[in-house]
Parts: sequence; structure tokens; C-alpha cells
Amino acid sequence: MKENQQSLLLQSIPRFPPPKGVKLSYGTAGFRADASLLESTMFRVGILAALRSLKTGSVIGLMITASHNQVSDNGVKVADPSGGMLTQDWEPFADDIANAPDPHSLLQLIIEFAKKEEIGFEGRQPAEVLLGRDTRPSGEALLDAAKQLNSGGTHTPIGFGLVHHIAIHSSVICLFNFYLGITSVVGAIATDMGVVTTPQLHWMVRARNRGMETSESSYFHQLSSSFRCLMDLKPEERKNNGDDDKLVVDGADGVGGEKLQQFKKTLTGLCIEVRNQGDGMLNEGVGADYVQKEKVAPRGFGPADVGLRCASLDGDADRLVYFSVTSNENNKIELVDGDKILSLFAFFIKEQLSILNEGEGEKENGSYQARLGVVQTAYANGASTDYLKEMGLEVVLTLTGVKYLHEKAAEFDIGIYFEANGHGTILFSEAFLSWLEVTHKTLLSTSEGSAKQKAASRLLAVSQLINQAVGDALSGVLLVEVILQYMGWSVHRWNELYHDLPSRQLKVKVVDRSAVVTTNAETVAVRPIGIQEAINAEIAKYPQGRCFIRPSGTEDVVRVYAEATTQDAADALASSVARLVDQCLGSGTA
Ligand code: G16
Repeated sequence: MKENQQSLLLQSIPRFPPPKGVKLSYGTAGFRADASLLESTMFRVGILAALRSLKTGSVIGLMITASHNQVSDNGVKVADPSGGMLTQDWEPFADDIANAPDPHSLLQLIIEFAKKEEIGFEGRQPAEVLLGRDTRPSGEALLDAAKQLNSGGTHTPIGFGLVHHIAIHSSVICLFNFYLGITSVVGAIATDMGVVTTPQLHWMVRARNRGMETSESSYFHQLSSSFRCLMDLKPEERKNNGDDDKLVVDGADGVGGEKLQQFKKTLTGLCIEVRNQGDGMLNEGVGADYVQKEKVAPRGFGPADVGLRCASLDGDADRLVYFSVTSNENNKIELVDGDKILSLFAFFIKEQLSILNEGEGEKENGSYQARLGVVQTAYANGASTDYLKEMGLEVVLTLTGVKYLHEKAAEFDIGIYFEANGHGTILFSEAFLSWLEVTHKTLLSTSEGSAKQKAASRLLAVSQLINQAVGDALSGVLLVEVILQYMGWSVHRWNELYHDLPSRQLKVKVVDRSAVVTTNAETVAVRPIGIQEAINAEIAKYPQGRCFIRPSGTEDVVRVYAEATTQDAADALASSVARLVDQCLGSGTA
């Protein structure tokens, strides 16, 4: 690393000392903590993104969001050149630089890492980073500090690089720190994409690195045109079965509700009402995380909605669950979670593949046995895994976190991954898509309008509609809606695909969540010593009981998941294990 680069870094680093007595960790989906603790982290992740861009010669994305967390938290997710999550190889470096105690140790870490990764600073394409943020406010105090820096003299971001667009207001203070971090790498460019959903930012990074347009309008155009194509390919005989046609969406009072409200105007054939568009408190009694964990209707939904088809997005719109209010009392719902979305998608894709493969021996463009697989985590309801296996699908289990599921799904020709919490998508391999495109072209010229040609068109349209970079609630909702119309299914018929085993998820506040260490796709706790034996003893009390604990990677808690044959049994099992965790690691009051 040249001297000018080192001195540039040394000028900026001392401005943002790390918080004292806090250990920051990259976690399940980037750094996440109370916003007041993240000033230095944002700055340092800016440096990391610029280095990653130099290393890969591609554009990198930084999304400021704490997704489902409470509004006072904030965080950052890094998008790699493919649009997926930051490569796991760089996570230890992210942890190291976030926690480096002083400017010199931080600089040393950067120098050593740049050397190890052979990152050159001169004569290359300048680093380029796309920035996005959700609607979360990040603190007036931080804003004031930033304003002082910006007007006060020695450190203006423009002086450190070519910044395309600088907008500093109360909600974008973290953005300011990113700019400083990114542009403290010589020549680095930061481009503000404004307020976007997390999946939009990931989509933009992917599009940009594939030479495509990155605007929000091109994202919406791709979604609406592929949706239209799928709607046009609905079989005549499969009309909607009379379920109330309106879809009511809970926007979690976050960015997704706002975007959907704007986007729905361009959609035909779908009637959407968006509630919780941002007037109330983000993620407070609303959103996919709340609905899925508490199994009740979100704020703004009530008795008048009984029987309607409803959906809920999370704070940054990368998760989606469906529900239907079932009773006037207690806001009870029928939950249609990520496992059911996965099952619906798998059902549809499998049907299209079988149509395409009909008539062995007379295949257009040669034969291609597409490998279709699904990926879940330990949170997947046992009944969903059984259902998927009965469909003859290959089912793979990974650790919690889309970064793990995405990686596994990418090993299939068509890999469908979903977490029960509603985070997931469908990935298509390049090899399969190339074959499909040629096959489709051949079918168009030989048998336009045939069942096979339509199946090929549908699969191509799905690959355009569903986000190839990351789970996306907006594209997910469109695919669910068009498949329900294609099948002629109501939300209740869909929910009948299989019956969930009763389950309960709880969280326990602990002193140090890293004291819990797990193995076997998080189903067995190896630390604290002896806790698994105690959990097993609880499980043994319930027929078909299943229970595991794991440390959250996004909140300061240990999560407890339990399944059993009745809701009372699942609740009792979860509560007794939560008490065990609390006695062992918490305040002992649970
Ligand atoms: C993030 C991850 C998800 C994960 C969730 C909860 O979601 O992207 O893969 O399931 O956190 O993780 P944990 O149980 O470790 O807290 P989001 O929507 O909050 O970004």
C-alpha cells in the first residue's frame, strides 16, 4: 500500500473510534446493534466495501438496515458482485476491523489484508460502491456530529474521492460515515441509490455488474413485465375459485410498504391494498417477523378482515409471509409461512418441468435432466420437510442465514430456498437457463402455443420475476399471487398442502449469547456443557417433541424453537427449555 493511501486512511480513522466495551460481530446478516454504537462500524465497513470492490474489479453494495430489528437498532448488509451476501471468507476481516481498538492497529490490519488478498491500489479501476438505506432514522446526535465534520474543516468527504451524490439529513447519517470510509480509499466512488428495499439494492449490484441498467424503474419494469407474462400464461380452465380477490399487505411501516404502494399502480390483474406504509412505528406489532413468531394479525388488521388473503413484509422487504385472520377474538390467524411458500413454488416448478419433459425421446434441443432441489434450516416445520420429500425432492438443511441457504441452492439447476421466517428465493443455474432459452426458441418455431412451449415460457418468466440475488418480498408476492391464480387456489387451499406440526419460538435475553455453541445444522448445543442433555430430558416428555437452541446473529438473544403434536405441548416444551437457558446464561427470571 502506497504512502499516500496510508496517510489518507490515518487522517480519517481517528475520527471514528470504536465504542468501548462492545464486541461487534458480522453475524447472520451483517453488523447489527443499537444505532448509537455503529458510527465507527459504518465507517470501517465503507473501507471494507471499497477494498472488496478493488479486489473483485466489480461494484459492491452496502445496505443500511437492521431489517426486522426494533427501530433503535441499525446495521449494514454487504452485497458481493453477484448481488449475494459478502463472501464468508471476508467475514473474519470484517470482525477484525470493526473491533480494532486504535488507528494504528486498524491500519496494520488493512495493510496486511490487502497484501494477503493482493489488492492493488494504483492503476486499477477505481473502487465503486452502491449505497442503499431503508426508512429507519439513525439518530440526530450522530447527524450533528457529522455536520460539524462536514463544515468544520479538515475532513470533507468530497476531498477524499469522487462522490457522485451527497445527501445528509437525519435519516442518512450512517450513509455519511460510509462515504467517509469508502472515499478514504484513493479514488473510490460512492453512489447513493437512495431509500430502497434490501433486495432492490442487491438486484442493482447484480444488474450493474452484468452491464444492465440499475435504476429502480428498471427493477420494477423487470418485475411487472415478467408478472404480466405469467398472468397471460394462466390456463383458461383454472380461474380463481372465488376467494376474495383482494390481497391486503402489511408493509411493516417500513420501506417495502412504501415501494409496493408505488409499484402496485403499474400492475394489472391484481388488486392490492397496502396497510402500515410508514405512519406507525417500524416493526412494532407489525411485519413478517412479528406475524410469523407471534402468530397473530399485525396492527391495523382485525375482525373486518376475517377470511381475506393477507401478506406481511419485514422492515427491509426481504421476507414475506401470508396469513388469513381466522377469528374475531385475539387476532388469531392461519399462518402461511416461508415453508409453505417454498412448497408452493416447488409444486409449480416441478409441474412445469414435468410438462417440459413429457414425451421422452422427442426432446427439442436434446435432453436436460434439470436437478431441482430445496434448501431449509432447522426451523423448517417437520411436516414441510416430509411433504417436500414425498414430492420426491432433494431436501438440504443448512445453518440459519440466507448466506448459507443461497450457497447450497446455487448447487442445483433450480434451487429453491426458504427459511420458515419468509426469507427465500429461487435460483436458476446459467447452464439450465441457456438450455431453456434455446429450447424455448425451438418450441416457438415448431409448436407455438403447445403446453411445452408455455411451460418453457413460464420458467423463463419466473427466472426474471424472482430475485436471483437474494430473497425479495416484492417479487415473492407477485410469484405467489400468479401461482395461486394459475392453480385456482385460495389461501386456505394452499395452506392445506400439508398440516404444520404445532410449534413455538421464544427468545431469551442472556448476558453473552456466544456462550451457546451448536453443531449438526444448529440442532445440537455443545456449549454450555450439559445443556443438551437437559434439553433432551425435556424433549423426552413430549411425543414427537423436537427442540433446539441457538444464538441469534441479529439480536442479543438466544432463540428457542420447539415442535410437538399439540400447541400446548409445543408451548410447554419451548417454555421449559427457555427457562433452562435463562437459568444457565440469563438473569434466571424467565
Ligand atoms: C436475517 C437473515 C436471515 C435470518 C434472520 C434471523 O434476516 O437474513 O437469514 O433468518 O436474520 O437470524 P437470527 O436468528 O440469527 O437472528 P433479516 O430479515 O433480519 O435480515
